[in-house]
Amino acid sequence: MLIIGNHISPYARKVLIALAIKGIAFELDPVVPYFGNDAFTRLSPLRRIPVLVDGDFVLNDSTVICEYLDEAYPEPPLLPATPRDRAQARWIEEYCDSRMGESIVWKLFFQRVIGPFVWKQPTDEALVAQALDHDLPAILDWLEGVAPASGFLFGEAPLMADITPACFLRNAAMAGWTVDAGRWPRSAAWIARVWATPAFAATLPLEHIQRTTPRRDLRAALSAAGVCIASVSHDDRTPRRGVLTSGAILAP
Ligand SMILES: N[C@@H](CCC(=O)N[C@@H](CS)C(=O)NCC(=O)O)C(=O)O
Repeated sequence: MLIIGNHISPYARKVLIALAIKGIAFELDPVVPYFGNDAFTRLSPLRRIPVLVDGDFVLNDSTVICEYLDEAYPEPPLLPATPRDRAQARWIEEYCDSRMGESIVWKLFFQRVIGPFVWKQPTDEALVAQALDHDLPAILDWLEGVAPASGFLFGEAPLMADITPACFLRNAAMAGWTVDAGRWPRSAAWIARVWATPAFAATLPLEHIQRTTPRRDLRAALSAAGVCIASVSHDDRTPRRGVLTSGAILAP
């Protein structure tokens, strides 16, 4: 099984953590968003990561991939047991993918990290201020009402509904924003518990490598850190504009 993605993308990290929890072996092609080649476009029509490729079976979208993994490899489960809990878990994941994605990925992380790094474009401070002053407090107010007092949302093990907000809040942290434990104590403690679980904690050194290593050395550095790197690469030399939101927020 091949995963095209990396440990910085919150969407790809969801999938990498799901694979780790289930103990599923895979090879990684650590493509940086926007640098995918033509073969990547054929596999990912929105030119987004993550992508799962298993022979001629190709899946896009982190939630679709994680639900497939949960059905194809049921143990340990990543969704709760009852229909109501499963629906609730899916909603929390969707809220994070949409709302946290829009705010943390496209406003904060894109403006502070991806835009300057990939596109050499200056940070749009108005968008960052919108994320910091308006979006993130509203998101955390909502999350505080959802956060469990102890353990995880549906018991003693983290499921996708716990892992997903923790993935987005890693990107917020990489862009310089962390949850204020005085203002949102339950959320701060819950997310810290998720970050500390073995499958999540194992991604942190790989996130660091991905952030600090020049693209030409990335595959070797990840391989030296124990990641099974695919022989196939979907990387291109130059970035291309995105198809959806990211295309719209790039400077002309
Ligand atoms: N709904 C998708 C979103 C994936 C996504 O937006 N991935 C970002 C990286 S964090 C990406 O590839 N962006 C490139 C682009 O939009 O052009 C999922 O859940 O997988």
